[in-house]
Amino acid sequence: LDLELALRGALEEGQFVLHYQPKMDLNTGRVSGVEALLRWNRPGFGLVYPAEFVPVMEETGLVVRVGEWIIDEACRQVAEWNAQGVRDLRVAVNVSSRQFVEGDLEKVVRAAIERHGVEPGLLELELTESALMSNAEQTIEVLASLKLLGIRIAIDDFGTGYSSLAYLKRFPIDKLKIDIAFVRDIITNPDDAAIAQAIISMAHSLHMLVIAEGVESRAQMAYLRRHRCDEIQGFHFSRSLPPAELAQMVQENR
Ligand code: G
Ligand code: G
Ligand code: MN
Ligand code: NA
Repeated sequence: LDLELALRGALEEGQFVLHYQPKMDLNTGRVSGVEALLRWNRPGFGLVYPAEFVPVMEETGLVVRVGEWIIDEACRQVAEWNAQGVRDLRVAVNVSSRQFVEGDLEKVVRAAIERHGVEPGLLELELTESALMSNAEQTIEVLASLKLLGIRIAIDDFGTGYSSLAYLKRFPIDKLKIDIAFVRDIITNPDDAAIAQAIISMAHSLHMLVIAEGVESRAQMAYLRRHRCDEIQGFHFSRSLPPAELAQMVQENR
């Protein structure tokens, strides 16, 4: 309950910040974009990570309003980087199930890209399989309205949920993100390797791109490149960074 009260205040007090983890294009070795990751600068506690408070935000519904702030803040940041000469940096934002189902995502996204003058193609939403499958017919409408805005859609943690392949075909999805569970032992576990290869193959057949998350070693990166994965994200390339460090990292990398 204390946590819930503190979280309610956090939004008004401006205690949330976004850090950004770079993604690498495996064809070029360059930064292809970033994922926005929420942190809570809680007075007296330091920087608090989402695992400690996102579940409570989900339970209380706070995640809808905070999620709106995240989309707006990510767009503001893209516009600021652009003005600083760090151009065309695509930013991916996590959308929780509850925000996807209860929030007016199309309206929130449209308002944010218009307010900050962001090119819609620079914004990507990461949605989970559970969010997409909770009401598949409604999902088709929501995704269609988002695609009309020109933004991109990715499925996060792919392979751990319950996606129906029939719906996967009907959803306008741009990218699948292979869950870390299949990446961790991809070099040593033939089952994980087979699943990762199957996801890559299926995605490409359906004209989607593929990114692997949680890549921590050169060997994992090389394996994924050899099997035609498009992008990677993980500590091997970079951890998540505050906005100023991120801008510097991108300028050095490009
Ligand atoms: O940030 P970290 O690196 O600790 O992320 C932990 C988990 O928290 C991830 O599964 C991620 O999806 C989730 N998370 C991080 N940032 C956000 C966010 O902005 N919104 C939502 N809904 N979840 C987030
Ligand atoms: O939304 P998602 O669950 O994909 O959020 C990314 C999460 O993965 C964050 O908690 C982030 O800190 C974490 N992460 C990013 N790179 C790595 C990595 O290389 N290894 C591990 N174990 N976790 C990572
Ligand atoms: Mn994510
Ligand atoms: Na993920």
